Amino acid sequence: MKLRRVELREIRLPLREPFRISSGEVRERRIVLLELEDEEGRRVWSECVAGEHPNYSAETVDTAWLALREWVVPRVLGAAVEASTVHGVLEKDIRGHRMAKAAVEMGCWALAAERAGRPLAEYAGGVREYIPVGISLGIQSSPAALVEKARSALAEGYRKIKLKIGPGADVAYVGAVREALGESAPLMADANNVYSLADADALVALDGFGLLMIEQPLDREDLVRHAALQKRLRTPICLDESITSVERAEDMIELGAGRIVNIKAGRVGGYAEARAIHDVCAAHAVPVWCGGMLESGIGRAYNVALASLPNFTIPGDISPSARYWERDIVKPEWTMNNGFVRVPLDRPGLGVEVDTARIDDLTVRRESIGR
Ligand code: OSB
Ligand code: MG
Repeated sequence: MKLRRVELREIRLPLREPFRISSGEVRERRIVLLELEDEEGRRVWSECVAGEHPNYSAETVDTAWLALREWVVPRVLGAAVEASTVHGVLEKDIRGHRMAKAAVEMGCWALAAERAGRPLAEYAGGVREYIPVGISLGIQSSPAALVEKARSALAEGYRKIKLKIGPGADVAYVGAVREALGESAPLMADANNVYSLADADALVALDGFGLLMIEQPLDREDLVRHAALQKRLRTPICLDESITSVERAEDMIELGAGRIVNIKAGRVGGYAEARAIHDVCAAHAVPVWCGGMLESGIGRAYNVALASLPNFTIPGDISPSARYWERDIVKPEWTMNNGFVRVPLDRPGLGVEVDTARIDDLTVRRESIGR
């Protein structure tokens, strides 16, 4: 297959409520969307998960735009590419910029699925039609406020409730939720790499709450220290930011730096690498789940498809559209039924219709690369 044109768009999409993690807050998403067109005029949409600020990773909306325009898109335009080989093509002599690369790479998977007349999930190796859904709750102003959010999430049917934590919003917050929701509530915490081994006390205190896992407590570069911490905890450590490639997943397993992996295809450069991580983890009986980056309905389609692979055995951060947006940019919007999202297996490609008129309304910048 050959790409003849890629159009970049930036849209602005206000969140229904602010989302705060240990390193920053977002109220309105700036989202980079791509429309890829192959030599036969077939088009698909994809989404770049880079954030507004470099607080999750070094990439941002603006660095991704630059990387896409200058290096990533020119590398693939007009070249013969296959979904499974784009990753390697983009890795050669272009360091980093994984979210930018992933947006193109994943678009190629959707194009390939469309060309084959098959749903993306099935094309990528998915085996499940219903995916259990989790919610990620941002840091709230008080333990009581968090308890209220967690209580309604449980009532809405979410299968996993992730509590964002940070210094000053950890033990008391998680303890209050555990106390209010009871022992059986499926709770976990995500620190977004804010702690160091020097404040292991708070993390050891969290060990008493029967959490499903503690996500990325320490710095993203700190696999060795995560291994030291894991030795002190009964609760499994789950790594997110640290796992940027299949090699880092192998390192995690080898070092005992964590026992669960949050896979975000955008973080690792796309589907090929995400699938490789999935496979390595499966071979070592390490369960994985699909993380989220507050994606629009387009990025969500890719997450839902990925989460249908066999070793995604833990509920993913793939909440329904209404959790994030007044109105999504896909039709139908993503919904949750009894705590599950259905994988659209009834049509080829992404499985949802993209609301291009709405995207046009929301677009603040666009640039077409290629013919
Ligand atoms: O650490 O998983 C994270 C959102 C932005 C940046 C980092 C993270 C998150 C989430 C959101 O937890 C999950 C979702 O998309 O619902
Ligand atoms: Mg995380």
